[in-house]
Amino acid sequence: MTLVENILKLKKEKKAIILAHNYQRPEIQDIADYVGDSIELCMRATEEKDAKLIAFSAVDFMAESAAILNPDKKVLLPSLGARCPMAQMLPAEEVRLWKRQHPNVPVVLYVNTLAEAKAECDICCTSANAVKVVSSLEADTLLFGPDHNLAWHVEQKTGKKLIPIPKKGFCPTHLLFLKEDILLAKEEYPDAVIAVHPECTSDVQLVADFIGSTSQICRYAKESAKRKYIIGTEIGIIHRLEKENPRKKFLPAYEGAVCPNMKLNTLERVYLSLKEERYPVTVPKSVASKARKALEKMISIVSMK
Ligand code: CIZ
Ligand code: SF4
Repeated sequence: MTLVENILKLKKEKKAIILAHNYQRPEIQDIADYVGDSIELCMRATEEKDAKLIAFSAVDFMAESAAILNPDKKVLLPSLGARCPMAQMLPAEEVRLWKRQHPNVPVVLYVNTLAEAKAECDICCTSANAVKVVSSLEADTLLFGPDHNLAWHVEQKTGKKLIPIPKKGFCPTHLLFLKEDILLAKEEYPDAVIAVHPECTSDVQLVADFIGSTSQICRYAKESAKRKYIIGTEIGIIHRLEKENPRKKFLPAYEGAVCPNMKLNTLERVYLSLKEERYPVTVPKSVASKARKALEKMISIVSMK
């Protein structure tokens, strides 16, 4: 039997599902039950009532969110080392410090944080709903972290003042995109649309035609009549874009924009994860209940029409 056949057999035997982030390797996306952004994956885990075991092919904070929102399921992270460096940039202790310095200022945290940090915030957001979440709050000044580029984007869209915590949290992969590369690509393909992620620098965001999360870029590419796109987010998304839009052309804004943490997951590791039920993600109950409130608050605002 091939590796893929073994994975599918195990999946059936164990009533498991495989959820894969948009940045996963193509071969993992191809065997996944569902491919999406972090919150779409968490919500899919909730919808799959019969699945008790979930191989969550992504990075640490995403699997943690899935475990927090699905306490009745066993969530597995196929690679223990798949840790998002941005999430490590804002320890819970630092959130507490900022809160002490700015009492009465609401705290909005990007889901790219660890559970202990989420437990300290008022509400979470993703890059897909950050503008909506921040707009929904009455306050005009907010503490926002850890990504200062996403904070910049939300400030432009909402006109509110976001105090970035830490001062300059960032995604090392999205920092690899340079305005100059994108402008050169645009010279070569003048009819291409530039679509970038809000984790890119403000310089890069300023030359883009469209700024959005992975799910928003996928939707935009599907709905737009344009044929060519210069894509400024992690390279894994190109596979999904090409699969969903076979007649359109997607050019990476930079071929080297690879998230090494996302790429730690391989088909072999997904297989071992299902076979040996490793590595289960657990969050202490007291932390999970506070973090769940912040995540559910976000979900309720996003579900509101
Ligand atoms: O929330 C996610 O999945 C992240 C980190 C990126 C995105 O834009 O989907
Ligand atoms: Fe973290 Fe950036 Fe990788 Fe996303 S792409 S998991 S933010 S390092």
